[in-house]
Amino acid sequence: MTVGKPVVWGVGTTRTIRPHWMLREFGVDYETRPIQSRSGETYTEEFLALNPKHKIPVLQHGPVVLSESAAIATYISETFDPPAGFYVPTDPADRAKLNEWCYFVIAELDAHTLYVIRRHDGLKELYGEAPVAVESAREYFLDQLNAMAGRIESAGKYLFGDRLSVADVLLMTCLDWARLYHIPLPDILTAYQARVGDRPAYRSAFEFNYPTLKIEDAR
Ligand SMILES: N[C@@H](CCC(=O)N[C@@H](CS)C(=O)NCC(=O)O)C(=O)O
Repeated sequence: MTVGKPVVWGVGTTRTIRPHWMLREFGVDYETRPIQSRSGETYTEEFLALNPKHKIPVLQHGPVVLSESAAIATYISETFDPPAGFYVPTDPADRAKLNEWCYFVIAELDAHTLYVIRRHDGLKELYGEAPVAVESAREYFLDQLNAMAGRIESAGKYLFGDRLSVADVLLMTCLDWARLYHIPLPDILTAYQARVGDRPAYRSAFEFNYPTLKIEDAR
């Protein structure tokens, strides 16, 4: 069966940059449908047929239709030939360690903290104002980052040494998100963010995903 180019739906957010960055790291030619959140574009009949949760990003690749940015990033890493500098473990124990980082970033940094700040501060007119929850989320975000800072420092250039992984893509996008909210990062994470931020695929994805932002805005 001929599977055409992958198609990525969505731009403009910390979740949507993940597939754009991954496909650029892997050198995969792909198409885009640059729809945006809260624009009405996630509620069209065509898009709801792909993702009834009306959320971006979505990846289409032949018969595969995926939502959830972490699942999409993992799918890309396991479907296309990894470039030399990308870590894709096959041993179950190694995969489990990678997953441990991915789930940590998605649960503790993205969903439990940054998204709480987004909903109840940035989007308070939609989801309600909750200053106590926002402050507590900021503190918990930094608590969890500080707890992992030593591990990040000892890992080397990236979370798994010299090679980038899906976990780095997820972590980096959360660090950018935090900086866009003016949350100061521990020095170790600032240095990590600068290292990862030098990658050409990241820079190209950032420019595509956030046409009105500069990388310095997330520093
Ligand atoms: N857990 C999902 C979250 C997706 C999500 O919340 N997307 C937001 C933009 S970052 C969205 O599409 N919002 C549009 C809407 O709520 O209609 C992921 O990581 O992909």
